[in-house]
Amino acid sequence: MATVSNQVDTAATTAATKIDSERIRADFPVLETVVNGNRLVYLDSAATSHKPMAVVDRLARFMSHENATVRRGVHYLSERATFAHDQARSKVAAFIGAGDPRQVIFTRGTTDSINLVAAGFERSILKPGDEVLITHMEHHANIVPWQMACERSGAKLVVAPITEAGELDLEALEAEMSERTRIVAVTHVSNALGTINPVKAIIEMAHARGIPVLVDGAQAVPHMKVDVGDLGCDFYAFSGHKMLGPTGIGVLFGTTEWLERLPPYQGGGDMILSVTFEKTVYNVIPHKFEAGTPAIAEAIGLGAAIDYMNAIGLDAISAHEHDLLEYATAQLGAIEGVRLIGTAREKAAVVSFTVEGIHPHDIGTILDQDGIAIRVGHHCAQPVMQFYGVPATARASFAVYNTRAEVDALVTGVQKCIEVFR
Ligand code: C6P
Repeated sequence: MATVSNQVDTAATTAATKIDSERIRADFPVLETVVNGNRLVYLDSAATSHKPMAVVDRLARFMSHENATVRRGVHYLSERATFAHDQARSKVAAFIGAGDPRQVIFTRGTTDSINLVAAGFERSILKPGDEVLITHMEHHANIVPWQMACERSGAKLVVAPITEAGELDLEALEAEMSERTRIVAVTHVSNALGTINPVKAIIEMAHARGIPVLVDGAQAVPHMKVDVGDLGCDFYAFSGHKMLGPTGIGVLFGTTEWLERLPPYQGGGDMILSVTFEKTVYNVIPHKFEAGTPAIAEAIGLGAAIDYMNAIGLDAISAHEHDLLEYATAQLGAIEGVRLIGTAREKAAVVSFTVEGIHPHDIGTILDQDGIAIRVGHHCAQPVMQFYGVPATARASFAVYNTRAEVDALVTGVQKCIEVFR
């Protein structure tokens, strides 16, 4: 048998953060993948995380033994599926501190959630001369839907600046909030920089002026305890597939007041109470926003992912990932020619960097030869790349199953790239 390198030293990580990495890694068989004779080092969880067997098994159990549609049948299987689907909604609500499961809309993901709100604002709130305030560090999913809504309504997109460290300039952000601002849409954690934004303070600033706030939580919910009640946000969006759950399922949290106020996003089955050719009466929330057969197995799988994360504990997950972040930042930052992109004081599990004289795509390709998976490119955050004057960055991102030994493999890989190109 060929020797497998990139062996994972789980003991060091365990001691540092009280996470039993060995046990956790055993739940993710994909981590046993061997690439070119090397054990896979997966440092691309910000793009999508892997799924533990608890999630895979739950999906398989639903599809093999419980499959039926929800809220449309009186038969045994349909009632069972409906119960499991409702239970998943309640799990999500409890996980994010939503007071009422009806405030949880199941969507396809963060992108879909933000499009739902932007379309609702376009149709019912935005008028010519109104403003939508976003920031320079947003993912395209929190730029383009607003740009489209502004184009169609005659409103203006206003962008708050960031600093060289990749932090929001809070004074400038506050100065942009005016009587014309109809919504502030801001990311909780930047996917390209790792910056954790002080969203609670931003929400207080906006609310003091009567402005609602949407938070893009795609990169926050997988990595830290999020409590929408404590934050006081009006909308909070995230994706299942980045938090150990399936693809095709995401969440929009909204306050009852806002969800009742906004018009439906799409029309179709289940979002209605009655239909005639003259008039349709829309269903109550959350169903008003869930037209058509939902992603049933995926929602139930997301519930299983939440159970899995809760069993480990969000604090333990955050501490573990923070240890990896600091370890990686110190080592990569010490390599001559490496430029860290995003050096905010508060950061989550993302390290973006460039290496002098080497295109990020070459770094990604060379690391891949050793089985090390990172993401290279603009990370769907082109304005961030424009701000730093780079076409792309290399980005390593961490999850609960990563280890310090994997960071070591990354650092060795980057040094190897530099030798190859020297
Ligand atoms: N970022 C990344 O590699 P979807 O695709 O809908 O699940 O999530 C979109 C999205 C929205 N906001 C933020 C902050 C994100 O990071 C993402 C997805 C991935 O960084 C794919 S570009």
